[in-house]
Amino acid sequence: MKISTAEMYKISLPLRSPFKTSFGQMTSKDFILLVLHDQNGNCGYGECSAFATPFYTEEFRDSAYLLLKDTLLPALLNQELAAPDQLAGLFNKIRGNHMAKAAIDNACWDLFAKRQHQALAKAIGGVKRQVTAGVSIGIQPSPGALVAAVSTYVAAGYQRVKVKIKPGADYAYLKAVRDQFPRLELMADANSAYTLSDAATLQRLDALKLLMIEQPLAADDLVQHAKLQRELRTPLCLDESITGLAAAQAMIQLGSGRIINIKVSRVGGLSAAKQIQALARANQLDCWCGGMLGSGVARAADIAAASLPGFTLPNDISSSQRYFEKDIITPEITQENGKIMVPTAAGIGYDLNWAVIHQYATETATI
Ligand code: OSB
Ligand code: MG
Repeated sequence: MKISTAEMYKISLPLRSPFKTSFGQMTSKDFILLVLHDQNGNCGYGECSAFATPFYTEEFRDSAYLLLKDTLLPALLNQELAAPDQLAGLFNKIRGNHMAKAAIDNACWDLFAKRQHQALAKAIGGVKRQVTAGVSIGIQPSPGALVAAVSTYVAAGYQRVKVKIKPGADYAYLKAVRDQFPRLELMADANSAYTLSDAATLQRLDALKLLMIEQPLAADDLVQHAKLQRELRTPLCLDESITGLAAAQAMIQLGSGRIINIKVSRVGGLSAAKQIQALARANQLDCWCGGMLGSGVARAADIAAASLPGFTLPNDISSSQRYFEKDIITPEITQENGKIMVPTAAGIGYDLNWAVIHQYATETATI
């Protein structure tokens, strides 16, 4: 297949409520929608999920926009691609910038699947009819407010809840949730807010029977994570640390944790996500699919990824309504009893909702 033109849309979708992590608060999801066209009138959709500022990874939305417009998309146009796996070769002189590359990788997979009249999940090797949803809850003003938030999502059907933590908003918050919901699949995500000197605080969490603690230490601290894992019963899960296959290999060798959060965008797209889950599976590590408060286009790729056999734990994939009043896809993503059906229609299995895109687009480019 050959890509003949590309369109990009910078979009700012307001969040229904602010989302607070250990590094700050977000009130809208700013992202790039990428539409790729082939010469036969097919199009593929991808999202670049990089945040507005580089707090989570080095990339940010506008750095990705420039790189896509001036470098990555011009290198892609009119090249013959047998399959999306070949994109890595095309971009091997551009280091990092995984979220920009993921937009292209995912859009190529969508297009590739549509050309074969196949669902995206099937095209990448997915095997599940439904994937397990999960909700991620930002830091709340008090343990009581957190329990109230968790109750709303449990009532909506979610069976796995992730809670953002930081020093001072950890044990008491999680204990309040555990007391109220003794059997809930509960986990915590620290987004690197701790250091090894906090090991005693994190050891207290062992009593709360968490599914895992996600990314307690810095992104480049694989050795320290291995030390911490030896001091904890609760499995550690790495998110920010896993930039690609090599980092996953290092984590496995060092014992830096037992679970990988594979974020499709962080690792460079579905092609890389597929490789990492295969490596994890061969080494008996559990994986699940994380999110970037993405729009439906990102979540559709996440659902396809989560249908792969190596994704063994509940995901941060929620309904469109969890974050947005209106999503940019139709139909919107819904969960029932904590499950999301994997679409069977060709490609990502959702159409774009152009009215919403035009309402929230702030800049567009055609390449
Ligand atoms: O670490 O997974 C993270 C949101 C912002 C920054 C980092 C993270 C998150 C989430 C959101 O947890 C998960 C989702 O998209 O539902
Ligand atoms: Mg995380």
